[in-house]
Amino acid sequence: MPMSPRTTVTALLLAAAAALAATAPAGAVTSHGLNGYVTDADTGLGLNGSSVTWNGTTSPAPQVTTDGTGRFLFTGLDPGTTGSLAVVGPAGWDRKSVGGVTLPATDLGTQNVPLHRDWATPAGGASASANDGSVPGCASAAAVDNDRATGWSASATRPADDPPALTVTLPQTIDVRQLVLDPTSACDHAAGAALGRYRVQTSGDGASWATALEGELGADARGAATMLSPAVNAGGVRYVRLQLLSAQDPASPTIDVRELQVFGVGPNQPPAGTVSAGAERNYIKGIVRLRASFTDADSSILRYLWDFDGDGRYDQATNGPAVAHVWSGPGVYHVTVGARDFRGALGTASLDVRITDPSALVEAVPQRKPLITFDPPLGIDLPTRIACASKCTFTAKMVLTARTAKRIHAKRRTAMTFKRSTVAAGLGSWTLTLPNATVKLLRKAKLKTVTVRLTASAVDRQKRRTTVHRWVKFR
Ligand SMILES: [Ca+2]
Ligand SMILES: [Ca+2]
Ligand SMILES: [Ca+2]
Repeated sequence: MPMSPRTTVTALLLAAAAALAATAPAGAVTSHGLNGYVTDADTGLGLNGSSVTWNGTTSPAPQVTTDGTGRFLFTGLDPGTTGSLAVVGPAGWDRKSVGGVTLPATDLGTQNVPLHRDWATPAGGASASANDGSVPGCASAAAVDNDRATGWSASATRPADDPPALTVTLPQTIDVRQLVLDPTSACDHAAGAALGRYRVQTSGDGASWATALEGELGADARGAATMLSPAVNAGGVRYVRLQLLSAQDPASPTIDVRELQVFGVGPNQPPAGTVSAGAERNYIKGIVRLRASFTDADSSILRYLWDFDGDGRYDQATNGPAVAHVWSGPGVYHVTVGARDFRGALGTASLDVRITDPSALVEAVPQRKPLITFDPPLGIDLPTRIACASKCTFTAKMVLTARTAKRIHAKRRTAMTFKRSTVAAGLGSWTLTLPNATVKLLRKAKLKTVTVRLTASAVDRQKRRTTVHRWVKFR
């Protein structure tokens, strides 16, 4: 398969073709022949209605037309022979010949052909007009007809400040990447009528113009296309003007040019879409199928990137929009899929996927408030227990009534405070005791019983709090 290994575009096309191949008719691969995709070199989109001719051993040369995906297919070609493909894109696209294509001895050969859109040709929606040239068959339209056999012949005797000029209104605003000039003489004129000095001006609005290119072509440029890449004034271009400043032979009465082509790219929007999981419930160590659904109106989508753990880094790339993943631990995972288009733009969509462990207890830890229980007082002791769903802090306070405090001459009504923590979830068990100091005061006042106000509170890690108030009588 003679494909140029030099550019990433080739690799990208291969990836796109591989993705598309999955949708090719199953029966098509059984016969000998050649297939491939004719695509837009700048957007990656398939070019429907491209004419493809195989110039090989078969006579007459077979010709086919690409389908809606840009795919073409020749069957019944001689296996192992070598030939060339002549591809003419749909109206507005360039044409290209690919030589040295050798058919495999068995199976179907593949040759993809990317074509650039020629924004200057009226067949693709441009309009063109010139200030010079009325020779039948040699008018300015012949310079933008995407046909290198025809050309525009303009007068070489115009004033220097008003040279022959061809103004092209492009069908939309683009960033110009390349201009092609074929300066070859036309209309049976001498070879020296070929375009020599030229100037290319660009404009975004048709009113203000700036020079994007200026130069001179020599005899070596005749009979061929010269590719020129403007370094300035190439962005946001809607109008292109070619000025013919001289013929290569100063004595030539005409200045001829066969073709002006304008290549470039329009605006690009990133792919937009969604991602979904194949099942409602998903479990650890089970296959979870995810599917992205993206559209992109202005370019093809080349690959999908997947972030399974929400860390912002993509963990896997796929050519197609589906992937299968296995999570080993339970949790809610923030999944993001990125769709990368032919021009490099990235669109994303996200989904939270809940992964559960089917063998885990439904409620490993009781999700409830702390419990506080008391046994009956035993003398001056009050046995106390708490139960908590997580590590818990327990506080308690005994307060004398104002009347008792006065009677026993207590300095303050609070007789006791208490604070403890459990080490983990579970039970805590302590004894709350009436302090000795209070017991002495009671004896001194000859009191055998006392009733105190007890406030006890337990709060766990989740800030769930239980508080109880009660009167406790000690004897
Ligand atoms: Ca032409
Ligand atoms: Ca796009
Ligand atoms: Ca990741």
